[in-house]
Amino acid sequence: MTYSAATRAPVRIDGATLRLVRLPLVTPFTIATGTMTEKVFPLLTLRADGLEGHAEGVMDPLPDYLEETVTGAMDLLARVLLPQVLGRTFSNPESLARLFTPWRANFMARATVEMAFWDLWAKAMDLPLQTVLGGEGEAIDVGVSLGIGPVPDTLARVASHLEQGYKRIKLKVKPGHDIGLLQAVRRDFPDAHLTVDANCSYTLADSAVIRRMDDYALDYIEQPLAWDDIHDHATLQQRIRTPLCLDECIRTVDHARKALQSDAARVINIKVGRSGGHTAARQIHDLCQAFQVPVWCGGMLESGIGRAHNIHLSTLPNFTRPGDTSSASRYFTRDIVEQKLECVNGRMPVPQGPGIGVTLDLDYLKTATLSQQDFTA
Ligand code: OSB
Ligand code: MG
Repeated sequence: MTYSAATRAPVRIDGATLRLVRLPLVTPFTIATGTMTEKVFPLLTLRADGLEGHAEGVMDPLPDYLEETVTGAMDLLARVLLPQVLGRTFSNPESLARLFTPWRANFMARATVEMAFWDLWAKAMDLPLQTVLGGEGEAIDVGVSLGIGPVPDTLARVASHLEQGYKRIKLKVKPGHDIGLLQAVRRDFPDAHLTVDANCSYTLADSAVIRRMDDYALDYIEQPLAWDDIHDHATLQQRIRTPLCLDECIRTVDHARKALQSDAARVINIKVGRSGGHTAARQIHDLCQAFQVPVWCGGMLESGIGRAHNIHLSTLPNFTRPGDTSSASRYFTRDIVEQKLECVNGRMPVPQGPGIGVTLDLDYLKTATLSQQDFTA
């Protein structure tokens, strides 16, 4: 229990705004499944009694990370999920999330509503989101995720991010762009905390090449195999020494349970926006803690809204590995929030104030908005 019963507030959702927002990326970001040059996302604002809660959806335009798409989520949000919550009163975020149990999957769309409500609910209690989630601390440890590119460029980027104090370097890999890269990076940076993320681009038939990664003292190998295949990851873990970390495979608490029980994951990347929201993210966190499996907070190139949610969640006690919530300026020349979310020496400060602690830069947001729908109850 992290808040007293007296401070719990029933909150009636009396309005919402759903925007589709587009932000150009500073540099293209390439992973095994493709290259992103811009970030297009649903931005949701829920209103109650003059207060506003915000969240963004982490789905991509194409179903290349998981099955959800921006267009599908915009439709589901506008036609199904928002009508379910508008005009209704909730005593806590769990009761709101429960309304969505009839629906199959679509955890990113659900998370958008659930997370906006957490922000609103925390603000109704005048408490920081981290406090109502059960976290504490003024800053979190973070690393960076470096996209696929020519090896010499990657070496220069590893050097510059280590100099900036980032606590671990995650290298995106894919078949044919793996062992050579690791040889070069490990030779130049013998002591760095290094990890790789394959975004599902290998199969069990590649076990031999994945086993060669054991030679490079990686903290873990993130999601080498299929997005929906916990079982094959368990088989792979038996064949290699390096711990496996699951990302795409973990969309529910049950996925986490099955991965932990079968030794398919010795580390878990929690993405709140991928897992249906903070309620489920916290349950996954607690379950991992019971299994003595460390977690860290992943990212989806979020704007300041999603980034702030990630930072607050990362203050929970079992987030013992550095997360991916690096400086917003690595991705965007200008953010849609007024506060600058920038790391200092590999630590990201927790935005202060009620809720997520960041406020929309409405002038810039207007120029970045592709569409807007307003709802009242
Ligand atoms: O797999 O973690 C991933 C970005 C887009 C899609 C998937 C992933 C990523 C990242 C970047 O690794 C994390 C970030 O800096 O937000
Ligand atoms: Mg990943």
